[in-house]
Amino acid sequence: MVFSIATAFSLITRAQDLKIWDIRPAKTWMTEAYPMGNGSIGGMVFGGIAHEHIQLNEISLWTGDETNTGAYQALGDLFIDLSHKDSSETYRRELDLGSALQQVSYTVDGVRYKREYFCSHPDQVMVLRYAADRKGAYTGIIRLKDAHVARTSTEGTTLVINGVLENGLHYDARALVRVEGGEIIPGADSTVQVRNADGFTIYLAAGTDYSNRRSQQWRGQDPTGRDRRILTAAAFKGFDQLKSRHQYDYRGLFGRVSLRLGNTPASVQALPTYQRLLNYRNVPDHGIEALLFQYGRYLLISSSRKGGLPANLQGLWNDSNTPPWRSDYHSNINIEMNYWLAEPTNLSECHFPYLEYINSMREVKKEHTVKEYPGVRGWTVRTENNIFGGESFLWNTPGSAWYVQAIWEHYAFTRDKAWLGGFGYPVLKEIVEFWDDHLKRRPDGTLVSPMGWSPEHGPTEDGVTYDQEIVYDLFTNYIAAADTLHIDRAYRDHVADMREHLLKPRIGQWGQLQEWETDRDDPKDNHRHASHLFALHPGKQISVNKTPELANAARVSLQARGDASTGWSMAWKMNFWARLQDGNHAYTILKNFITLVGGSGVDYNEGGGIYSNLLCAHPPFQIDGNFGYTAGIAEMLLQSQTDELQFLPALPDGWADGEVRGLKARGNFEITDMQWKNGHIVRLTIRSLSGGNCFIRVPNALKGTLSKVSETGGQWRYRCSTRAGGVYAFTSL
Ligand code: FUC
Repeated sequence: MVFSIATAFSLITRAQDLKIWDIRPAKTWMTEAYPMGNGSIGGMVFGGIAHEHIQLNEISLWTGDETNTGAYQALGDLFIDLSHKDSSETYRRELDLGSALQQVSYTVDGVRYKREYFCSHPDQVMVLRYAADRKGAYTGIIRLKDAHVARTSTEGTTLVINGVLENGLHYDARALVRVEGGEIIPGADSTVQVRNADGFTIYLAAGTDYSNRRSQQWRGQDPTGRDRRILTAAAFKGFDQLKSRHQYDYRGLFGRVSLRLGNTPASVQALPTYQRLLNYRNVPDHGIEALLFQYGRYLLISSSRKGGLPANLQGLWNDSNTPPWRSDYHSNINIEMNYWLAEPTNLSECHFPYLEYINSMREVKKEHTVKEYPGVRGWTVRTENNIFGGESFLWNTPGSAWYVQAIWEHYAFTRDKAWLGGFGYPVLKEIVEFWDDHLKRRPDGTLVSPMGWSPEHGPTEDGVTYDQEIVYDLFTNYIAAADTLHIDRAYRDHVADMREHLLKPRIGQWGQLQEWETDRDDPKDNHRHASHLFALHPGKQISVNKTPELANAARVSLQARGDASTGWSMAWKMNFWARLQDGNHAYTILKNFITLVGGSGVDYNEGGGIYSNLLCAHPPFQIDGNFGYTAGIAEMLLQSQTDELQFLPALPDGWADGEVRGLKARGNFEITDMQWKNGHIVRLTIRSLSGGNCFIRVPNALKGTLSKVSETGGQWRYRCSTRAGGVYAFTSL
């Protein structure tokens, strides 16, 4: 392989700049500890020198049932108390996003200590390895503490917690300790003691008897046997093998996308992450912008893996049994935002927990829905949702229609027709049927959603824009799905007719996009939800290229809403401005997002941002903002919602040069490489995974095997006919 010096340099910068690190242990869970997870078990690592603390979670540990929302629970804590001093001059803890590995290293009394932590998906185990450069350096006590009332016990050198929640859900967590050299003995009060060991390894497994099948009353396999088997297999494989299997698995997902936005000077990279955040206002640091983009991908891979539950309001990291908003699945923006990045940033596999969750809710939600809306087919949801179909707060009538947008998007990005036909289409259709029965027909034929509420303000009334736009999107996706599968022709035409008659978005007296049918929008309203702009993003009914007047009205509304807001609201605004093709405005919001929010404040009127561990501050911590930020950057670089691939649709002046690899576009196209200089694309390589015509819109002329369709307003449009598996490379003309 021949490497140019420039390529080698950029690979090195990329690897360096994928680390979040600090020179002090974490004091505060929410703002400083670093997360790790494998989609089912998770840990927040404090990295204490003599007193390590890893707070633990298991994603299905929920109270509540079908009629009571309950809350997502904390699992417990693992403490490792070492006998050496609690201070060091050389301390460093880091989270490497490139390999999903955390390290803590320090020197005490001339001994160099090093810990390595990860959470393996293939082996379903958390692994913590303690090494030192002097034999016999480790003496300490290891404890496991339950977050509920269960007592810890020991089975040999395994620490065990085993309990039952008030709803009858069984859970089990166990940590097996293995030493090298020295000795290991059971300690007092159900602890394990390590004496004069050269090093030791902790293998931790955890699970519940939750099943996502309602037909089994939401209960499945007993977790104890499963955890025992996991630990036996893990200890047999040992640290090195587990680590390489973990990295192979993780890199297979994470490594698909790389992003470089300009060059970050080595002097900036040499600073601890919180310092870079503090400097960010004054020192340009595109490296941290890209790091935060990749962090969203890390967090999704760590909290949402096939076979598991979707990422909740906090992903899977939660240290409380009464967390904010129950750490639940909120249907009026939050869970949807969690998955905006999945397809565009090439993590389609991580989308499945959400898609499967939607499927698992169908039967129970039908029962709830028909009580509220007698006589309807299909189903919808309230705003707050748990993992057993239980729900609370107000009805969010278009909630299920927004859910199933994900089904269409998964198909649009992957072109997996068998999946669409077998899994996706029946769900899409039953939600369409709900609206077929629920919509109200006015004497003039107009269809309106009755008594809706624009989240989370204003009156409850007919024809709220949020409802109308989501139903429009649902019908559009349904029609496309029926066309793709060549089925249900007559019903498809009926849906097309309903779509025709839906009350459409309107432009109001101050040029704004109306949030309600009555032109009552207040230009001073700066509410965090901008739900009436759904049609701009994540919908596609409004776009700069196809409906410029409506896009302009959306711009007027968005300007009035203002830039400052809560974490997820800023992330949504990045996406809106990207769709409005205003890269500089998207970038202004992006920079506001990178505001270091201190303390453990929970008052969101004080504005959102991020903490020093880069988790998003609603405040408090809420992960949707992290995911929405990543999706926002993807939207700034590539859009494909209007049947063409538009490259650099919203490039800010500050990102004149850069390179991205691995983004995906609808139509199952993978952008294996795009490099730009001075805002112009110099190299573009597209892999067509399903074949077909690829329409391309770019800010400068390209050469390669493509034919020009048009050239207007500084945008070039091309058509490239592709075959499945083909790779198409273009350069600037
Ligand atoms: C919605 C938002 C809040 C918060 C909550 C979890 O209700 O309005 O800001 O994000 O979800």
